Amino acid sequence: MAYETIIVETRARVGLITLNRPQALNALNTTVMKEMVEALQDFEADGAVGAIVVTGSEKAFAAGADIKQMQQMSYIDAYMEDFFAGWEAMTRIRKPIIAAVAGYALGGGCELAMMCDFIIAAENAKFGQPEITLGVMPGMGGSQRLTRFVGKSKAMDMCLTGRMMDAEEAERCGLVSRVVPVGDLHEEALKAAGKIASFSLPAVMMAKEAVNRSYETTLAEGLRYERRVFHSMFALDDQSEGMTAFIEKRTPNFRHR
Ligand code: CO8
Repeated sequence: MAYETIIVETRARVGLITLNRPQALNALNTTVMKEMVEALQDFEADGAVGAIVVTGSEKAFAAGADIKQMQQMSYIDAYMEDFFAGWEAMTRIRKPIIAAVAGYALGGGCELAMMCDFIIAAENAKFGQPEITLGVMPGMGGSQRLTRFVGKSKAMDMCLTGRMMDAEEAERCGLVSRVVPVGDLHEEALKAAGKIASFSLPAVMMAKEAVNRSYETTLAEGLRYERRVFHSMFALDDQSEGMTAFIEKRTPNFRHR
């Protein structure tokens, strides 16, 4: 399938999606949203793919929603088409998604990175929610997800002043899981995704679901949910294979990948 705004490839068991609107620093418009969702859903359905990486260019992961597309939009247009609600489909993907971020991840770009399961940042990454400088506010999860990632004080700082956060600060406050040299970003992200894809896919998907559940529930309910899912794993061949392989000092050969 040929796409206009993204490049879609497979590397071993990893699906790789690269945002490709260099003339607009990968700004997100409706076409990007539709194509990304379609590519993600294809990877979700593809038994040969166990994990996904979403990335941009060295200069920009994505510099936000497309300001040129939004400039003329009226309230009724935005409301009736439920502008950008289509991105929510991304959060229904059950396979893990890693954001590999170099350069600018601003506005919708930062929000897109936060919709992934974790973020690996290059040393030149810059995160920000600069919508306030355009007379608006975050609309794709920035006020909610950023607050859960970094806490109220930093989220308020970012959303109200519009300032950017560098990779070092982003790692320090928990927005990103690790920072790597720019030249190593793709390799590190593909390596992490490849590792995930080598494990039992149902176990990986259940772990992802359990971590995500912690955002939506109380600690007591979350712990109960985790224990129930953990118990259910004893119905998987892969539990038996994983534990047997450990005892036999060999590499497990997971059936469900
Ligand atoms: N939208 C459209 N075009 C963009 C965007 C963008 N977000 N960002 C950059 N571009 C374009 C520029 O217009 C320019 O195009 P041209 O050459 O035709 O003039 C090209 O990309 C290169 O950009 P610059 O010349 O500005 O590059 P610089 O290196 O000088 O600056 C910056 C880089 C600092 C990243 C700068 O481009 C910038 O500030 N960009 C805008 C960042 C921003 O404000 N982002 C937030 C957008 S609003 C948003 O994301 C809301 C999300 C929620 C929507 C959900 C609704 C429900």
